[in-house]
Amino acid sequence: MSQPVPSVEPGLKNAFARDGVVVLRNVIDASWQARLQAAIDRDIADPGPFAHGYVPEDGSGRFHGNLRIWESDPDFRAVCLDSPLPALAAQFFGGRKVNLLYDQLFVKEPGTANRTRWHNDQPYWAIRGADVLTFWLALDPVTAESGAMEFIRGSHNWNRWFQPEKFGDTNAHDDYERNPDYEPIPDIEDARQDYDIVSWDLAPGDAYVFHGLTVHGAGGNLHQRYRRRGYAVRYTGDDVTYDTRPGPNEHLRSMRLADGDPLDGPQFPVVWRAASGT
Ligand SMILES: O=C(O)CCC(=O)C(=O)O
Repeated sequence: MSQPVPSVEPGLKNAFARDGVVVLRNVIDASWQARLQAAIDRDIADPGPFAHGYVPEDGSGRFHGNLRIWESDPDFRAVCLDSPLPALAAQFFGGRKVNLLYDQLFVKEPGTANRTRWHNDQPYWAIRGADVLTFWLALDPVTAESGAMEFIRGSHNWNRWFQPEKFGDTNAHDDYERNPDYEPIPDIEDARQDYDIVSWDLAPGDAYVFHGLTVHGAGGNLHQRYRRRGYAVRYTGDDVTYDTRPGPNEHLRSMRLADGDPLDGPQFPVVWRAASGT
């Protein structure tokens, strides 16, 4: 049975517009969670071509990442296309259509010290436009100890594009191409008191919802029992088009779109449309 789509209260939409991040509770029910948990273990056992592992910083634990996994796994695909997420994204955007940008997995096993470095996402992506958001779904209890995400409130409105960097020693890819219009990210971790940093604990099924330009990072998973399985699904709205500027992740580029094209197509499918006449 499909889960009904909750309606996003105006206050929450305003908070998203103002802060660039909000939390939604119980976004996916127990049945979606179980499907995702099984799919995550399948992915770790048999990852596809875009998997990226990070070398554990203190020699213990494991940080597994992967992206574009909806393209090869029916359960990830169902979450991206058929769960409440597309219609929820539509409520935040308030437009005529929603495209799936891609999905990404971030699994920190118990005792993994690796932080996720501070960054904002849109410089990694070959798109331009303002209607861009991520649902980061928790599949475990997420706390400061187990690697909760942290966000700089309002940073999506800075309009600052930070040069992409690798998250750590990884098997996955070479350094990112430099873009002269991007700036180096400041050392936020060393000057935390200078920033308005917010974070929330999550229960399984809850989600952080954040804008593509919101600066964020995450702690390591220092919990000795809880895994920290985060599944991020990224969507775009009406004003987003393809962008061929240098800098983005090569695996997130399109082989067929030209600069300025709408995303619509097999790699970035339309997953929600407004009913005609509305
Ligand atoms: O889960 C994490 O550690 C980082 C997630 C993240 O950076 C993202 O979803 O953009």
